[in-house]
Amino acid sequence: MPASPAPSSPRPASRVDETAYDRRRLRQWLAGDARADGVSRRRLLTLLAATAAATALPAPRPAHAADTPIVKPLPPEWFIQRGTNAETRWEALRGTGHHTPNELFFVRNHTATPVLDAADWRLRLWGDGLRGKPSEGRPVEFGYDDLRALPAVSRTAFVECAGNGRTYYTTQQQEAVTGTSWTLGAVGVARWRGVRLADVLRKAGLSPYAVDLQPRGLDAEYVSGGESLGRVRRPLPLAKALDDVLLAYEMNGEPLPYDHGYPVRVLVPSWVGIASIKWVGDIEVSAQPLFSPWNTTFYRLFGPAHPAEGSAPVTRQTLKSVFELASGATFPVGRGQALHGRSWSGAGAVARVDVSTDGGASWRTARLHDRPRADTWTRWSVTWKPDATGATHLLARATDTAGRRQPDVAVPNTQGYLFDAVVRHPVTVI
Ligand SMILES: Nc1nc2c(c(=O)[nH]1)N[C@H]1C(S)=C(S)[C@@H](COP(=O)(O)O)O[C@H]1N2
Ligand SMILES: [Mo]
Repeated sequence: MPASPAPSSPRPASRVDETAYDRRRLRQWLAGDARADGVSRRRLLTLLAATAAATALPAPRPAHAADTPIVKPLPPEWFIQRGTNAETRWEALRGTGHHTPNELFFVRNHTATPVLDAADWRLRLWGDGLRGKPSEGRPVEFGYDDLRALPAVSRTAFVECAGNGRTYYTTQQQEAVTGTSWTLGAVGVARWRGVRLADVLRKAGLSPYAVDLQPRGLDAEYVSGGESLGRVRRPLPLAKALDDVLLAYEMNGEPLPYDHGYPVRVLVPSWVGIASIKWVGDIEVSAQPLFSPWNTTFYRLFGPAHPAEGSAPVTRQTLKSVFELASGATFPVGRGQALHGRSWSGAGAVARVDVSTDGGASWRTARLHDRPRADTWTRWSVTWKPDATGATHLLARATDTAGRRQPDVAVPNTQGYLFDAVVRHPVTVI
């Protein structure tokens, strides 16, 4: 019996209107009311004024920043190494269950995994968005045991790089894009356990004037185009922080692995992976809007289809579907078999998935194997008995509870973020 999609009530599109918020905080910056360490004045003026977009393109990413940027083993049958990063092979996820095993989870490192000790670790909250004299910016510290002593919550959520699927802008749409050439393996789902960021903020003494937070990682400074952009950090609007963000210390029932943020990472459900800062060491709590390279130069959409100064910072992930198959997998002719895959959306639960085994000529509705939920994927399958030999393409198209449906062509952007089109998966029948 096909599982009927029974999503819980669709979420409101967003509690945070990023576009309006962004416009407001850029104006505040112009008025001298916002902080933008590590972002040039020129860069912010570019964002403000709708001038030529092309001047703002980032330099290509540097090659290896360290010899061993990732701690865990990366067997080639599980991972494709891409510079300081490792992409999960989808065929390795066949039969692994709903949650991605920690050993198989993709790694996206700007530099290298720092091996930290929970006993020495401190989380420092500071800034004029905390109560106390604004000039003091009274810092508050929490140790690992302090966090462990707070009420724990668990939630299943994907972490997905904003650039997941980027390579299909080029291979399916002939668009030139910058950044790591991910196929579709820069995503994983885990059961995260930790504390609500909201609880920690309240304990630290949140001021009614706080508007932005900025978690920062303890990994090395990121150098791009010969210039240090500082440690990885990205402003997070307070409304999202209070909604559903965790400070996670466990992943699938184990302490966070070194590569995934040990001892503590931020986990921002449904948003692009960059929001989920690993190895978090401090969080600025600000009464003024904040900017970093990760919400100005990076993680905005640039290109002919977007505003000249770039879009608002990207937040929610888009919609995707993937087969648990190697590219170029082979199938014996005349034999029935099941094709398995997964679909997910940053805007709600998956409502339905349609599959084509003939390059898009005809479609069937897939059987769903999970009760569709927001923030995570839904596994599905169809049966297929190929009746002719030769090369063909398998396609899967998801629709979510917010009414989004994967298009045939994704709207391009220069950095190749948020690919959402149906991917043509090549296979051969023999
Ligand atoms: N401190 C820190 N946090 C980080 C990063 C990083 O390089 N340093 N990479 C970000 C990006 S771009 C992504 S996609 C996710 C990847 O999380 P994972 O490596 O646990 O899969 O972590 C985010 N958090
Ligand atoms: Mo990412």
